[in-house]
Amino acid sequence: MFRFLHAADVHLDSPLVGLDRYESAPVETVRGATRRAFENLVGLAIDEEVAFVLLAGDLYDGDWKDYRTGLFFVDQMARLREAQIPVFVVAGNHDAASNITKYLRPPDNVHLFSSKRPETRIVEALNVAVHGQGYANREITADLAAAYPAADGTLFHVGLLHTSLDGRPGHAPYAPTSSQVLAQKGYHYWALGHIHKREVVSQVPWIVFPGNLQGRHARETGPKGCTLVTVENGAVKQVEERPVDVLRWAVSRVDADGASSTDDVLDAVGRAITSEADRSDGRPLAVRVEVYGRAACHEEIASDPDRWMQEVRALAAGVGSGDVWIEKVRFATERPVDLPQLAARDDAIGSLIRDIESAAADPAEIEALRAALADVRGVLPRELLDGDDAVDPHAPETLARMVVDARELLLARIARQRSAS
Ligand SMILES: [Mn+2]
Repeated sequence: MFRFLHAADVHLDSPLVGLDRYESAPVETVRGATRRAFENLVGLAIDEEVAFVLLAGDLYDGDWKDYRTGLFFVDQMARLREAQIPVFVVAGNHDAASNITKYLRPPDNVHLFSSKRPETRIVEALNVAVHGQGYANREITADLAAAYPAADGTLFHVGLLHTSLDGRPGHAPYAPTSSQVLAQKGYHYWALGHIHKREVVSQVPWIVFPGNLQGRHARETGPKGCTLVTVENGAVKQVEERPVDVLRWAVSRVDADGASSTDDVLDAVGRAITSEADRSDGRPLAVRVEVYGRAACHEEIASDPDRWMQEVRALAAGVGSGDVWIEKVRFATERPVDLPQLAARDDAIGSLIRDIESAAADPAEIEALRAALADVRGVLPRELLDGDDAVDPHAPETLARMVVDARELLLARIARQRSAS
């Protein structure tokens, strides 16, 4: 019997561009999170006395800013060397050979697979073969797995590969392949990387994405960590998810439908945050709150979103041990009245609503908005535009949402004016 650990997408020291723009952001905690999670991974490997550790690509987020990132990795590998644990590594799209200009030779327990051709390493004492190939450059569009050797039948075979497999929403299609191609190799376990959401793709053979090691923003939610695999009599006996993250991200959708007052809304938000905090296993929690639904207090919220965001922040301070940070609050409530009725009015308000409604559905208007926003791209934080699951500010759904947001803001202002006069 032996065990091994499979991790991927560590993205060590990945830059958190713009985080300090957010009010009261736990900048140091977030900045150090990928390192602390990696230390936990190494600690887990030592505690579980694993036979080896697999790192399936994107260990680094890109070229190191300085040598500290590389020195940190070497230090951690030295801990594993001390425990006589070998480590097998392939490069992914983020740390492809052509992306990395700095290099530090790791301790001799670490093997970095070639990026030119598939390579096989044998762990003699355990009759294990590990096959792998890294990325020579960022955009690998060929099926790397196709060239991996077939299993020979006498060893326990592991395939190490950074791949989008047959496509996953929000992830660039690198080294595409299919479960069928992987299964045909006759391996016992495919240790994949690239998809940041954990997924057991198949059990015969085992094909696993462990997900990334540590969530880095509100699009990487829930527990994050690695996969612990137990092998007995030459077969996989158990596959366990082991969280090693030090900070969690959550998106909390709060249904404010029918809420008659802002107190009702805040109560609902408070309950939602509390239940997220209960699920964070004692870890600090970063929450993005989205409030939606038709509520009588919509105008009050929509006319002063900043105030209500601060109210939500104040709420979070009182939840649990106080280790909850509200990253962002998005108010998407709507007024309980129906728009068609307003739009039918024979006055300035009716006319304004008809204009905005037609803009949202008019491709020419959306195109004009896209053109007007062409310069915005340049000033947006890089984290929004880059990466495997970036937000596109020019996407039709983003633009259509902006028009709806504008409509809501205008209507809320008009309603306030009218009730004040
Ligand atoms: Mn990747």
